[in-house]
Amino acid sequence: MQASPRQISAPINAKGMKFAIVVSRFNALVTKELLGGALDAIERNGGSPADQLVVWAPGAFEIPIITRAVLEKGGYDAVIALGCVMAGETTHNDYIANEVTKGCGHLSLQYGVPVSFGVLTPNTLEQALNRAGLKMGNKGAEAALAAIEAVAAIRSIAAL
Ligand code: INI
Repeated sequence: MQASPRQISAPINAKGMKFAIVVSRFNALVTKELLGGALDAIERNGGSPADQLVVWAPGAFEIPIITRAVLEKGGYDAVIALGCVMAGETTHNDYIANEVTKGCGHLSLQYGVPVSFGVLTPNTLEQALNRAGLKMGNKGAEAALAAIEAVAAIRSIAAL
């Protein structure tokens, strides 16, 4: 008989986990909803609000440098990056979206800490709101769930 593979499929349980949520103030109408979704997801999965840190960034472009400061300080199991880079009349938004994506990815690998990515890049306000709790779920909550699972998976691997 063939042996079945060993699998790690970490449960979503945020009990005792500490997250830093870095959220941009730009497009706050949307990002406040992403933040609410992330906090709600953490609490509904056993995390304590008292263990979480929320850091406001002026815009999505500043999310990586603030995330870096959090990672440098230490003490958090993961960072959850939340923002909304809205398409405009020029390609300005593309430059910002590229920088925040690249920056968060690099920092996560550099520090060995999950940086969950909940930065929307919608073409319209309607698309943004639909992804911030209206018709298409809440990307802030999704980013929080991904952070919880990533932390649990990393802990399970460490315990092998
Ligand atoms: N910041 C955002 O978070 N979303 C945007 O849509 C946006 N646009 O389109 O301009 C934006 N700009 C500000 C940027 O993130 C920086 O804060 C600013 O350039 C100063 O560095």
